[in-house]
Amino acid sequence: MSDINSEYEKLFYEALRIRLVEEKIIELYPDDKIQSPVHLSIGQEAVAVGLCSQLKLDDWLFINYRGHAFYLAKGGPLPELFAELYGKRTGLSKGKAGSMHLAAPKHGVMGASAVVGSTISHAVGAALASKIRGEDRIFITVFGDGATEQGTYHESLNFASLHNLPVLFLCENNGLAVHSPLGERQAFSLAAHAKAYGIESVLVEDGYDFVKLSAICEEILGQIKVKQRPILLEVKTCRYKEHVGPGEDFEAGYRELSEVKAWKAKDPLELDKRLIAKFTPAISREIDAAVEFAESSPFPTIDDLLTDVL
Ligand SMILES: Cc1ncc(C[n+]2csc(CCOP(=O)(O)OP(=O)(O)O)c2C)c(N)n1
Ligand SMILES: [Mg+2]
Repeated sequence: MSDINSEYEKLFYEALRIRLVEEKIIELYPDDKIQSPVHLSIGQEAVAVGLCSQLKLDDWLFINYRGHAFYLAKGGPLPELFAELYGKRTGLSKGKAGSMHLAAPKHGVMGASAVVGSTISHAVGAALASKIRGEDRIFITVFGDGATEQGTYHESLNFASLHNLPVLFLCENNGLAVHSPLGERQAFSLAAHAKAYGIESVLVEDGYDFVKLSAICEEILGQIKVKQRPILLEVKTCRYKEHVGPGEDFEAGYRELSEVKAWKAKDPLELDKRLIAKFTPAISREIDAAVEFAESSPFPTIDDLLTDVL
């Protein structure tokens, strides 16, 4: 990292890096070399950056299929990410997992899944095991607003509360599950509802503000550690792209372009042209090297087919 002069610049750099990685994925996608569907986080980067700026290497993060931002913010290596997207042998999971199933245990990224809500209970189970072993670790499960309509979400909140587990339930509320707006799906308020399980909750409306999110996460993670109790953090955010894939789909009619424009008008990654110009060259060099690594890596062979799958 070059010439970073403040905490704001550090967080900005991390967020811009994630956005430029995903913009590179958009650029490459038509070539069909990326062997995986992609759910992009563009617009939502600040949530991952704010959280991960306060995590330690051995805090464990459980994410979902929209996971590039959290993987990168937690320190997951970039070349292995591109190689995984390309289906190459040098990928994180030797090309077998793809974008939706990122895992980098050495960096505390414990796994992702395409099954909505499924990694919420993984985090809770891991937290119980860790508590029994007497370890000092915090567990974070990241999920979308749609996942809160799954039974496993409710069971997990109940279990974590009952057993006093150090879990941060982090909901990235982009107001959408595929093409269904939140207002057509939920009669409850997430933050209020968590309290029914005895779980304290915090709501952040401005999910583009990585500085604010970093400060709030510092406070919340500190409380989880001291109290050994779960907390729910709901962050309102905005997905700029289509649900899955590299494009936009405003013509589908499930939301207005004006909503996204209003969000962009507050997004530092859209506004701060000075820092974009300052940091883009170094980040682009890093990204180009990672793509080159993926391009030049071998594909798995037939002998690799049944390894690491049991
Ligand atoms: C158990 C299950 N049900 C349905 C789906 C299909 N599906 C994939 S993503 C998605 C929407 C989830 O929305 P949300 O949790 O808000 O996450 P977002 O995509 O908005 O980040 C659905 C319904 C699935 N993958 N798994
Ligand atoms: Mg959603």
